[in-house]
Amino acid sequence: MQRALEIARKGDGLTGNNPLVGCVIVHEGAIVAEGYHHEYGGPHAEVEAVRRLPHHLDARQTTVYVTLEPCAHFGKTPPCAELLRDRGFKKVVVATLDPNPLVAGKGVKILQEAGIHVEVGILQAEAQRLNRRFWVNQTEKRAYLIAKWAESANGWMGVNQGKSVPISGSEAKSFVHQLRAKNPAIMVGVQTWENDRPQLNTRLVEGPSPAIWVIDPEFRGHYPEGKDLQIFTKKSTSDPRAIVLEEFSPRAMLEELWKQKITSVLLEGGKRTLEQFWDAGMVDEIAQIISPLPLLAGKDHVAAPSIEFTPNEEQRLGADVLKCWKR
Ligand code: AOF
Ligand code: ZN
Repeated sequence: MQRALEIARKGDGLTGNNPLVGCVIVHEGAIVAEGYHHEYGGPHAEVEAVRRLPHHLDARQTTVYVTLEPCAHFGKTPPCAELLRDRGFKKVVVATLDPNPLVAGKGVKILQEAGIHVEVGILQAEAQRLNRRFWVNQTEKRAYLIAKWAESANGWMGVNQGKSVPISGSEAKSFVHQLRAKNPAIMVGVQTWENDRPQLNTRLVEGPSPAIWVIDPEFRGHYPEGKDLQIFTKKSTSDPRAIVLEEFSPRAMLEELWKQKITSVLLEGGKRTLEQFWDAGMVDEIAQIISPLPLLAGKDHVAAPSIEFTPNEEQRLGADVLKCWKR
């Protein structure tokens, strides 16, 4: 199963809103075939592995290890559970059930009803962690949220009025642009939108720029005509880019994004907005960039969000330090 998890990771960044899945087939203690889900819309891991099973081997003499319950539905491909059943595998070991309601236990049932010995739960935590986004999407029906901010050595995030102040260096900026390219949407509060006029694009790296969402309960921001963005608000307005939410909460916003098929969103400030999402328990991941330089404190300066977390990963980005946390 360890090997199946390892090869599953090869699909990282390519499977869209589908999970990363790996599959290994074992005969007399040796791996005889393996496969993984390469890309969104492509064959599932089991199909890839079964295709590679040497012809002289009898499937009935082998065991299949797969990091996610074989699917039971006709999606872009026929059900993997039926493929494994029809090929007559003797035993199937599954790391975790699939939280997708189209599958959720139905795959295992198809196998068991055919008399195949099924074992579930081997390296389950690792398999679920591998697909955090997919898990949040499927179990909570909301977009996965990554909170990102940069702060100076003395804990300032920027100024309240006027132009944004640069805090991090060029390596950190490229990192942020990569993060943007990996997420289909980016969200900021109206204050940040008005103060910084952020471009929120990926101009420093290759890759698509995320869709922009502004959180503006009272609809007081200025949104140039023709600018491609969306606004979460409480006020009814004639602007077709506005989404009026009856319940104006972090969870409601993430649920709305998910309804619009947005699987993950990068929240880039400001301080209050970041804190609101944190307090609501809606932050799944943090990327905090700390610069080695202090900012001179002025009366307009904004402190970094007061969010207490213990990073699970730290790395240098030029002169800056990146601290990451994952739930
Ligand atoms: C598997 N093996 O390798 C993957 C599975 O649209 P489709 O047909 O690609 O189906 C996507 C759903 O299938 C996805 O939401 C998840 O529940 C499951 N993914 N299942 O047996 C795989 N990638
Ligand atoms: Zn499948």
